[in-house]
Amino acid sequence: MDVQAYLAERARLVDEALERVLVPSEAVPARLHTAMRHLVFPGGKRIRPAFAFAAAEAVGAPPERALPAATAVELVHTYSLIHDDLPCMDDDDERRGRPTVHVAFGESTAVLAGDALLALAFEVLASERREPARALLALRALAEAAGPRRLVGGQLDDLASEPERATTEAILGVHRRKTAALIEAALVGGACLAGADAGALERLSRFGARIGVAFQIADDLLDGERDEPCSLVARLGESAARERAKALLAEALDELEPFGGSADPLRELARFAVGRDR
Ligand code: GRG
Repeated sequence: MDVQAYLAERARLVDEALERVLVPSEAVPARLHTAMRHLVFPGGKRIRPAFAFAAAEAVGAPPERALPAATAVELVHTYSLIHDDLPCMDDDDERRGRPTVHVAFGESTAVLAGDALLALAFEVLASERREPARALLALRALAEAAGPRRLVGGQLDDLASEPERATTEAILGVHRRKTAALIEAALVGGACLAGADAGALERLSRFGARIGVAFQIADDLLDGERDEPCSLVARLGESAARERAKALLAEALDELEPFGGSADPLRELARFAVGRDR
């Protein structure tokens, strides 16, 4: 399987959906809608949506069934990037090769654009009419992932961490919440909308937890920053961090055993997530 072609094809699907759910830039207040679109398009790798689609395929459904989950997770991811870049957090000027939203539109607009993307994500899932009970489960999984126990709590602990105090366990705890949570929500949400049973959802959740942490290690290896307090690369060194990511990939792939060949796209995405160069 050509993973780049798979990512491009699935990105097209989610991009079309994002275009449909986002309000046109010209609508009032144009500044808000333009700021919301600024980071959504042209977007990044769209790997979370790809995981959602591949999870639907793993449980034998067409990828389109996962579309609301894929769209909603990408909206939450984009909100989190906008807020993470703010002066009161990481204070970054550039994201995806473009000025960050607060640099382009001002800080208050960036906060509001992030807030609006987060709310829109839940509107998308709540509007899924095919099987409302399943949509509710996917919505709950995403709310949990985005909330105080996962993304927000992980972000707070990340901001507060100090290099000399950050133990391996503490770093892993931040990675699980800040990075793995949304990947898990994509997988569980996508599979849930596709009709997965409880056993399959549990396996996909365990797969996502491992791949999410390995994805973050890959990110830190790509970053090459040694002074990040919350980085396994800084804590353990490059080769031990690489070994840890490889071990997590192997554990994650074990979880996919019962799915057989239908999980091949998930396997390829997992290998890409850990071995990527962007
Ligand atoms: C503000 C609540 C709140 C959370 C922010 C997303 C985040 C948490 C921080 C951004 C910085 C960071 C390194 C997060 C870890 C997750 C991660 C590796 C994000 C980048 O994801 P990619 O590589 O980005 O999928 P693209 O641009 O391809 O979508």
